[in-house]
Amino acid sequence: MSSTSASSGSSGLVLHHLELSRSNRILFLLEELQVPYEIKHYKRDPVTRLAGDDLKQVHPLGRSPVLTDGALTIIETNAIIAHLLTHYYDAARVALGPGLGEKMQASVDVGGWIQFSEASIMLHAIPLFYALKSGACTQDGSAGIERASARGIKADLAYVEETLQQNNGQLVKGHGFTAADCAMLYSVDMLAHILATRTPEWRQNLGLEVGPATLAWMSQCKQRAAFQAAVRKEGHEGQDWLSSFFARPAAARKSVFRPCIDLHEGVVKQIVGGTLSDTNSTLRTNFVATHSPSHFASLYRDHKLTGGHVIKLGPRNDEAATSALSAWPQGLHVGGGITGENAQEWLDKGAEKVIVTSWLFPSCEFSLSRLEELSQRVGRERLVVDVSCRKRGDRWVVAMNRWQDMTDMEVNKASLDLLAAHCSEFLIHAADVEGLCQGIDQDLVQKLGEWVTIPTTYAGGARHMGDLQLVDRLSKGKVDLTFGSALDIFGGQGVTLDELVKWNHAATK
Ligand SMILES: N[C@@H](CCC(=O)N[C@@H](CS)C(=O)NCC(=O)O)C(=O)O
Repeated sequence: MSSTSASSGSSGLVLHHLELSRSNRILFLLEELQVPYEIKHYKRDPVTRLAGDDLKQVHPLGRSPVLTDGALTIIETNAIIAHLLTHYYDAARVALGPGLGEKMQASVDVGGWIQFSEASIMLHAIPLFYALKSGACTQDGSAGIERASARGIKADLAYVEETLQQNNGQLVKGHGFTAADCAMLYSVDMLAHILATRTPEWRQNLGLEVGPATLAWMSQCKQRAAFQAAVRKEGHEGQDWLSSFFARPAAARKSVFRPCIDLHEGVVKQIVGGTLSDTNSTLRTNFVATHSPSHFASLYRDHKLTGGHVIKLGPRNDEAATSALSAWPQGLHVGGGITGENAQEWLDKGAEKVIVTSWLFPSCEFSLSRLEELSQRVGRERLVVDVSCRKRGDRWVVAMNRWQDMTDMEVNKASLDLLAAHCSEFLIHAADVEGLCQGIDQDLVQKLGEWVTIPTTYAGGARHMGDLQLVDRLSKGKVDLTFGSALDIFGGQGVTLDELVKWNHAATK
């Protein structure tokens, strides 16, 4: 089924646009060029996800994009881009950097990146995409097709990241935004979506991550009015433009249980989050362990409960944290008092990742430069940001210093996207309900499911297995859950470790 809509004026240009396809690039470019055009929409078959026969009436290949310009019919994305830049780019009217075909570096770079988006990135990404769709991908990335694709993708991503870092965030040196960015955004975003369907272990084994400069560049491109107009014209306003294309694998993920070891005065405890302060007089403690921190670390290791966190609540916890990390090297994240100075030290002590909060907020104000510095120092992959928060009205505000002080950062899509450019995971304590065993903050979990683009663990208020099912449903499998005081190994009566191990096993099969 196809339908037509037109922008004002007439130029004779008609874009034959298949939903959720490469044709997005042309839509984006047409919006940037500000030329009138007509758009003819084509739907994918709901089962095969291929184009229908209606596209074959425009061109026998039946693929998108196709651009008709009066009597001319143009196929192939890059030929269409070249046609538009050659005949419809008026540099006196819109600023899109150099055109094609000039004998100067920036012009050949524009052409080079346009080709790179298809002939390098898509060339390497498509086999992986097909492997994903056909079920040929493995848990650990060991299939031949995965390794062969990854080799090319890794080099492509590294080259993009290096270029952006060297050119102050610009693909084409000296030019803020060019047609090359329109072409490249789709390819890199497609890759990012493919990678997001895989586990951290898979990505780590294949060395595939989208770098911080690349993530920041993507976010800048998506803020452009032309991009937003293109997404609106495609009918995906307010949504990520590729997420519905990847909806099935994403929906297949299930939330899992992530363990924790909370340390207070060197002992494993369960504490009511909102009562932590410098004085111990107001502290409400649910549980004090007789077992050592390393006992809990070994328990998690033996049950393969990955992605757990060791949190140092206040001073005099370093020795206890070190012993937990030694019991399971590279198996746990550590947080509490992490700074630019000591982060590497904790990684050297065996932490898989370090978790940072308060240090990012000097005088309770968020410091992007501190985050960038830390991320560069230890690597984005090894950094978790703790965005623990307290509810203020209908908003959530990041809290620090054992959740006693409110910062200037609200937890929302914009702040999480900003942070996600520099870290690989979020840990989110809902401090108001932490330790109370009175149920999770459902609104927050649902919002997190909509907002987050990187692995996220929520902690606070979980009572029993039903809460894990609830988190799975509300976040559509995107947010994981920690149990503290309700868990049998911490003296709780709501849920057993055994039940959670079984759930995780079934969820990740
Ligand atoms: N090399 C072509 C590829 C075109 C292509 O395969 N388009 C896909 C959409 S991304 C398509 O139309 N697929 C539907 C189908 O093959 O039925 C180009 O760059 O335009």
